[in-house]
Amino acid sequence: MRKTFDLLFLLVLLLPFPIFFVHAQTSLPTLDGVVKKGEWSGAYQYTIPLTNSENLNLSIIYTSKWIYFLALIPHNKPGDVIRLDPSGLHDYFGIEFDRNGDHKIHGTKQSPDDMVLVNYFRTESQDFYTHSFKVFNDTANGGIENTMGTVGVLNGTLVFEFAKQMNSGDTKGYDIALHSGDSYAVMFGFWDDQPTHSPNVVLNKPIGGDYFLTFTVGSFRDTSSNLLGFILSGIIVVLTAGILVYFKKFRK
Ligand SMILES: [Ca+2]
Ligand SMILES: [Ca+2]
Ligand SMILES: [Ca+2]
Repeated sequence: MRKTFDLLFLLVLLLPFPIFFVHAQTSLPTLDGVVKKGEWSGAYQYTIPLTNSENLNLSIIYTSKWIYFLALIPHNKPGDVIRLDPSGLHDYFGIEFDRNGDHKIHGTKQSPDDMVLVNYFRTESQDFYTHSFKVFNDTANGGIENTMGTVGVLNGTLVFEFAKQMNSGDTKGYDIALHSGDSYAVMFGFWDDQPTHSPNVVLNKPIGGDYFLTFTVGSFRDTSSNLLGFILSGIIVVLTAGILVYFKKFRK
């Protein structure tokens, strides 16, 4: 009987390690343009055919405050520029959010669409809005920057890691407001050595003539609740260990 208690005691003491491992698995990605092992595990994953016959591999993680995106795009053909290019012709990756719900490319002046662009030159994500086939930077137009992230390169694949606030409240930047369970329509665009207003843009393939793909806000992965779970697990471990010690002494 005593041996059983000793074994149980040891098991309880070792409990924090698997709990810590699970906690590490559910932490949020570091938006540095480098995909580390397991960093995006458990994300919602999509393979999205592009108009240039390549696939965009997309991963999405939701928290109550932010949506995290990982977009992987093959970019290793002759003529591709996969380096910082200060010449003025940059490579951009962009997501347009159909903020006005019309499923049309670019919004109208009265009701623009929301957009996130990541370009090589700045190597950071930027909050935009779009109408009349032009893009407008939120911060240059009285709005707020509500994105974070960057781009990296791995063996000819472009790695875009960025996040956008779920509901920034930025009306001047025309940010889409997303909540738990909402559906939202997005379009993916990629400009290769072209300015952002260039018509020669690679897009996701349209489905039934509609360039916008519809996603639904999935379950939240919040670090605060993970941390709370971690602390609660720790308390349970300490309490269980205490009970076992008590019984072990009681048995003597
Ligand atoms: Ca990363
Ligand atoms: Ca904004
Ligand atoms: Ca915006």
